[in-house]
Amino acid sequence: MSLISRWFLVLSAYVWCLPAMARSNVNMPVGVTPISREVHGLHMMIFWICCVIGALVFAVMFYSIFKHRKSKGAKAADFHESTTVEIIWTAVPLFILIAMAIPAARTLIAMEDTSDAEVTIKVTGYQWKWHYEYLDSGISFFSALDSEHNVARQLGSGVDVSKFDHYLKEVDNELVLPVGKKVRFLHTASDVIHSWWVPDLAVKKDAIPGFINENWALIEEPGVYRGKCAELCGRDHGFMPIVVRALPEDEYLAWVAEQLPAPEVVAESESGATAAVAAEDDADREWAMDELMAKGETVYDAACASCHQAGGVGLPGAFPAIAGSPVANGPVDVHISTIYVGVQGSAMASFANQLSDSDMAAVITYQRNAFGNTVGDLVQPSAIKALR
Ligand code: HEC
Ligand SMILES: [Cu+2]
Repeated sequence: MSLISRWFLVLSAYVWCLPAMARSNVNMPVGVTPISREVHGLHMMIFWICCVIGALVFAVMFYSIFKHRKSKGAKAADFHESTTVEIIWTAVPLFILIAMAIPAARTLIAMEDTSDAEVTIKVTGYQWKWHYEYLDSGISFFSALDSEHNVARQLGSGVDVSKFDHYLKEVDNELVLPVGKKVRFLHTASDVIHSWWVPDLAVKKDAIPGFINENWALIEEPGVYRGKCAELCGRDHGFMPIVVRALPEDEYLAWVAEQLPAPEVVAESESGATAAVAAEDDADREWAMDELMAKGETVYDAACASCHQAGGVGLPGAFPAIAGSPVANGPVDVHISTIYVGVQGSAMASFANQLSDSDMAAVITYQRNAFGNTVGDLVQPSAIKALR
């Protein structure tokens, strides 16, 4: 075999592999919903149409430049207003556009059709976490960047990324969804505009305060699908990932049942895990200092550390330190209202609807007695309950 034909073989094998490489590395994902497959199909169809147009236009151009070059004595034609040419170059693109618009419009209409959904999830964007509410079953929770990742990313360039499987793409509470059911999403936000984006579900929708946007997905394969906020929503915009875990229906129903406290067990309130959970959240009893401190640390890491940083050191110019803070070391009612009401016109939002009575009492107590603060007092959950 000659050298040239060998090279030709290598080159053609390489070209042959290109589409497959493109698909796995840089192309948009095919995804796991009927809509995501349609969107991918449209994307590829339009991609190939563009390739053909590009090839044709450049072929004609290079041919003309070469064939009618000056050294061959070519003379430019001198004509104006050729009706035939004008009709052709108007009609041909028009037909191409129509040919692309018809299937694209069909998919767009299908995307908007949220009727007959079997599960409805309200998704609310916060700086910088998501809140999920299962409107059918009443389950609701926040989903924020996993706290280990959150601590790691605050090390800046000192972080060892290799020990994380999905660095900055892991959350504390995953959004669990059933496979094979039409799931409707209602998107909104509580502070600034966010955007809920999960490429494998072909769902990307702006979450705008005061508005509800709709979208839907029918997931066909169980699995874990990751996404993120796709709207520049402030300083930590890059740190509000999304993790969707799609489960077969029976496992999904088991998960739902697990989330909901069984009513008869709560009523017994003698022993058992559920009773313990109820006691843990009880705002009416007296809480001990160490209980509040332990719970407060968990709440702080999950809800406050993204801004006030691990160790309460704050971020100069953006978020005040809690260590030595005049509020955390000052009168307790000011401290409470800072968290309960928030600070108007700042990133310090009201946590009244985000934290339970015991969460809020615990985190306030924790801030007053951690990070070198030694106020020594504590806030009972009943004091927060009284504000509501
Ligand atoms: C989105 C970022 C953000 C989050 C999350 C956040 N804070 Fe703040 N916090 C701020 C900002 C900004 C201020 C400064 C407000 C001002 O005075 O302008 C502040 C101020 C405070 C202060 C007053 C500090 C001082 O000395 O002025 C306290 C106390 C506080 N936050 C507690 C909390 C607690 C408790 C949580 C978690 C439940 C929390 N914050 C979560 C941004 C945040
Ligand atoms: Cu966002």
